[in-house]
Amino acid sequence: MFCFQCEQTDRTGQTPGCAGARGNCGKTPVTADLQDLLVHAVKGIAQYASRARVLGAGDDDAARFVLFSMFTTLTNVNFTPTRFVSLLREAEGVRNRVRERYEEAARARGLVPEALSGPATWSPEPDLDGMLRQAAEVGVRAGLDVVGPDVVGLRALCLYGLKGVCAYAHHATVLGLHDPKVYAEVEDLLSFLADNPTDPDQLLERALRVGMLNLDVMRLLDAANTGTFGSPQPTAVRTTPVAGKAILVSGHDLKDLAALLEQTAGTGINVYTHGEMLPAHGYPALRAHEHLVGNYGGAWHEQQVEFARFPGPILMTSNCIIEPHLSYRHRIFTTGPVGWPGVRHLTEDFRPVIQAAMAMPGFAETEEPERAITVGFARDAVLSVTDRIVDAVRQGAVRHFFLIGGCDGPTPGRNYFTDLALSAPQDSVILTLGCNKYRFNDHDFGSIGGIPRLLDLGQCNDTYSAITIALRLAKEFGCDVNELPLTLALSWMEQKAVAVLLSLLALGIRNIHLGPDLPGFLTPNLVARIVDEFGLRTVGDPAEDIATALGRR
Ligand code: FSO
Ligand code: SF4
Repeated sequence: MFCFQCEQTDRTGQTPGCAGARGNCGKTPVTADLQDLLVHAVKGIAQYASRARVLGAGDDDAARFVLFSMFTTLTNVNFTPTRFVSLLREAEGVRNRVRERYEEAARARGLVPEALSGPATWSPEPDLDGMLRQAAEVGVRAGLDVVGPDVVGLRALCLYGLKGVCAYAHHATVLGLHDPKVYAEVEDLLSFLADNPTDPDQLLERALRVGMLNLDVMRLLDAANTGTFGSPQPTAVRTTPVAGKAILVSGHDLKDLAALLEQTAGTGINVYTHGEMLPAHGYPALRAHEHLVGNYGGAWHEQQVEFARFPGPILMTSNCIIEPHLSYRHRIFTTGPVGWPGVRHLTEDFRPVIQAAMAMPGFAETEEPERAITVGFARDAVLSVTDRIVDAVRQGAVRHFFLIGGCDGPTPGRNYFTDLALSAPQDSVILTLGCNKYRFNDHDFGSIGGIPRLLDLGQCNDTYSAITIALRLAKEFGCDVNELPLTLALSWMEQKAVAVLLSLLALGIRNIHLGPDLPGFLTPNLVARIVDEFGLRTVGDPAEDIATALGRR
């Protein structure tokens, strides 16, 4: 195995990458290799699918299979080798169907179908050993000796950004929003990667295309979420337990949460959010369920302690799952792209979760005093007070905005983001996005002229809100977004964050502070180039970064 797709990659060797008996996330070599092979297989589907689509014979089901398959390979999503073996077999069937559609469409137009090579010709070996032999040829470092580390790094940048795009697009498709233009672009970009490109300039240009595609996908996801559940509104979320039986829902998928809320209605079971599910409370159609009583715990990396303590079952709907302790392995369930060997996987019917909740004690008493945190400052809520925000800036009451977005994690370097938030001056506003807000969202930041100093824009899935707000403020002030009194600090962990970073770079947003470490797949040459072309910065000393940010105005 070799994997360097996330921030927690092993950095003890000469070059970053998990290559031992297990990845730092707990991924085994078998799972890692099968994931590489699945990526190879979906590239092969995309080679035919992109050509078929040009001929008017697009296959949207195949595109959705690609999105889902790519999502399963994200960090901390699916660890079940048998699941990958079945996805690989399914991939061959999908590829054959798309190939036939392409060849028929070509012949119908009097064209000779192209004879494709590379991943398009792949077929799975009949057994696991054979598949693992195939995987050894197609890992992310394939061709390293010939093309060198910079090209490998740029291919990885495109691929990992695309993985994030596919995950976000999958979230939108489950809510019924499909855009064939998005499918076409995903297929095009995967097909491009299938050809093992070697030109660094072209690869960087495609990476920015991944970023632009991600903007479209995030807009689609925003429309899917708000169209289904309404626009988030500022909402106080209880963070202390309520007496009664309980289910905990983690991950990002609002549709799964909605289905569970419907299926638990009238049972007397209380539902709690965890991790990235916290912003769900802001959506009117979800908040309408009175048994969605609060949030329990913090960010994903705390789950082993928190899940063990929670007196009910847990449902994981998307990233980020960590190896479940034996103490709760019998009462954690996965759904959608998520999986862990031996953990029960459910599809739409959550009765086993409800039965598990009924069999458990739940919380014996309601914890007093009640504590709460406020969420729900998505684009509509913030833009509805744009006039007040603009006035506050013009009158000097608000001097600066700090957008602290991205993922939390256990490494000490992430204290930067905590320190940045806590030392930001009193006349600044902090916007949060993603799960790293848990580092400081129980702190009372106060308010400025009625505007709370801490505004949570939502999950990392809600990046479109943040971009919309930034662009609207730039318009109000008649300036470029880079001239706003705004500092972006992005805490990355996995491939959704890579997609978001590429979107910001594609929009021309400069001076983003990225941390706690730069991606291991970016070589020193690539870092130098990106720093030079996009003004990307690493996180430094929070006090100095604040001083620089304030001095820049
Ligand atoms: Fe966090 Fe995990 Fe949203 Fe990430 S739960 S870490 S980029 O997957 O998804 O912010
Ligand atoms: Fe290592 Fe991250 Fe890959 Fe897991 S996903 S094997 S931690 S680089």
